[in-house]
Amino acid sequence: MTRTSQDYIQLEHNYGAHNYHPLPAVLKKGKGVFLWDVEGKKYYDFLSAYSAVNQGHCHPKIIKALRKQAKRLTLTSRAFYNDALGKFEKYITEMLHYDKVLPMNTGAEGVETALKLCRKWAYDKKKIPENKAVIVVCQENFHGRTITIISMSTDPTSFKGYGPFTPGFKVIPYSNLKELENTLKDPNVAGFLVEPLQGEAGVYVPDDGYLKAAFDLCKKNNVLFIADEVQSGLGRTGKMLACDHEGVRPDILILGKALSGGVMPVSAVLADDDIMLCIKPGEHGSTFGGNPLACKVAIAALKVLKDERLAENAERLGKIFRNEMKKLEKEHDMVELVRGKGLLNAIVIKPKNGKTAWDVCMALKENGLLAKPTHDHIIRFAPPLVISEEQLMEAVEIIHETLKNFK
Ligand code: IF1
Repeated sequence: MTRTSQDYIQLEHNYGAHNYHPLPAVLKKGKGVFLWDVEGKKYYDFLSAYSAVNQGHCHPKIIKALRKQAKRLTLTSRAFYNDALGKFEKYITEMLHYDKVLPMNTGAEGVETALKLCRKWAYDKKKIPENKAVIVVCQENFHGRTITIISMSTDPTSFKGYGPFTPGFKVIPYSNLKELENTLKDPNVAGFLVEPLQGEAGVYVPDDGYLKAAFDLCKKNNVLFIADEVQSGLGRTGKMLACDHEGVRPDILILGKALSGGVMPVSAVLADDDIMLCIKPGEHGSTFGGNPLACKVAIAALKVLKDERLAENAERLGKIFRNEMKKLEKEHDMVELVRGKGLLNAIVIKPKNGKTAWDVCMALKENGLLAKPTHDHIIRFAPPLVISEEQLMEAVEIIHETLKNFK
């Protein structure tokens, strides 16, 4: 029986939780920058699974590492050692210049790990009174979906109806140094958790110099600078880490998504010994954290980023993309604004005749390009970093034609 897209949509509706409202594209195959749906229609992927497939769908070198390890050993738990974890830990800490790494699975687990590390350091090293540690976060942050993480959120869609919330967070405006400086006067502040670019909020790029100045304020006040690079990291913004644009070395670095090239959940938290060793044996972990399969996949995924110079590609093509989008801004009254860094970009759509960003994405889908609106009026464009200039220009043409013919 050949199921149609509608059949698959119906299956998910009947048997799956309704915790998403996906665009009606039912995908069955991915390769590089392309996806194919169950009817065989081909698309440019301009979401990259929210920046998890920076290396492109099913990258052969990552799949090869997956297959090789999957036949040998997938999971030991951390009750024992294994012959893959140490190699991964050495590889990633030498690549990103940190003393140690704590491996987890999802980005949210990485963020939760960073929060625990920060609090433990606060009590053990900064000597903040027990249970008094405060972690500063930014308005419109997105760090995941757990109860503690939504306790920091300013988006009612994320937190409404899920209380009571975890205490110990102070919310300040993004890209506002005055507010940060005032807030850091509180001696109980242990850390500042920030996305170097706010992806979900709509690809907000902070003012030039914000990250460096924020880092310096944290150092001055003995506060840990914690960078959530789950989405902005691993080449996405045109540097290996978005913090690299300003020469900032976070005290705690959180990675996820493309750390596995989109093959399986792999996240990691990196820090130096004076912070990382505050967590003692038995105090933190997870069943799958640091499993041999994830370790081999992650080494392959990191190698692809480096060997194929994907950050450099993102830097170069991102500039071209934003220039092309700025031309669209002049030609189409629906395009209000273009912003981004590297290949993490967004256009702000001005509704026209009641049509919103969702309608534009539906039209883009018909024309062979998949993107998803964030909030009501922003379309994020984030293709895999392996995209060529020729493919990028073809995608730009699709966006241009779609907007030109948009009714
Ligand atoms: C969804 C958003 C993006 C993240 C940052 C931590 C996490 C994420 C900066 C948690 C995850 C995902 C979650 C996914 C959609 C997507 C998303 F729209 F939700 F906000 F990318 F912008 N830090 N982002 O972006 O990582 O636990 O998901 O592995 O929840 O719908 P995770």
